[in-house]
Amino acid sequence: MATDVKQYLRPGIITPFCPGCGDRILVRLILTAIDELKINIDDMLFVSGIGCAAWIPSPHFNADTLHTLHGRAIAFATGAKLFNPKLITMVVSGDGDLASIGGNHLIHAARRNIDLTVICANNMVYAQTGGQLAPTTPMGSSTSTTVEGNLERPFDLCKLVNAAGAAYTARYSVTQPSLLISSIKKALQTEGFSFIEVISPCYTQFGRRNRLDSPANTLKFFADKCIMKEDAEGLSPEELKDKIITGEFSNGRS
Ligand SMILES: Cc1ncc(C[n+]2csc(CCOP(=O)(O)OP(=O)(O)O)c2C)c(N)n1
Ligand SMILES: [Mg+2]
Repeated sequence: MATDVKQYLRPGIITPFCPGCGDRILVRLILTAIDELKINIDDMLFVSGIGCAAWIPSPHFNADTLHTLHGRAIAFATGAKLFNPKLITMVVSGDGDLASIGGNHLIHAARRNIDLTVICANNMVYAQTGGQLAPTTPMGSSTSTTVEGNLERPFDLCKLVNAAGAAYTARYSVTQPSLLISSIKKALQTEGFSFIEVISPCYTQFGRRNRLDSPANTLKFFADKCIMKEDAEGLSPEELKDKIITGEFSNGRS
């Protein structure tokens, strides 16, 4: 039976998310993972930065939430965790927030193996501020600052965080809900720095600019791109060119 996540939501909140936004799905998946692990949400702290994705825990979760400065969610979370090591500390924020302005905090927290669970909702743009290019925007994609198509290579966030020394890294799309719930549970149970890149499609700022004609088609476009790591093995770079490889990646500390 589906988890009743309403019990974890602050009453009276009008969600800011647009129709078709992956972040809205992610609200449910994170809360389901917590519920299935039977974690008392009062033992948790949720930290976010600035951006659409930063609204996932705050104001939605009826729990302790810190809605901090742009790019600084991991720095706040590190301070809270060091002050109270018993606090189960989860950071939920966007790709721009965590990997652009907050990129240094991300790699150094992974290097130090701080015991945090970091969930990066990757919509491949700066959505809240008008759909500008992010370090995760795929090559060729149109954004408000690269109307003719992005010329720069994006980060592979999992490879980056793995190389920096994370204890657990994984990538799943909101269109893979069961796998993503299991991954969030695993990340929460891992001691050390856990990082999940969640492909969280944005129709308003990404889909519309890239000729995806509806929220549903934007979700389908990304769902079709995802390929499990095991199925990608043996495929040529040409065959993988437009694919998003999902799954769990090797432990960055081994
Ligand atoms: C110091 C600072 N610089 C810039 C901004 C403007 N700003 C707010 S959110 C954001 C980008 C957010 O992108 P992302 O984290 O990917 O979130 P999304 O809206 O895409 O979910 C920017 C540039 C700010 N609030 N503070
Ligand atoms: Mg973004």
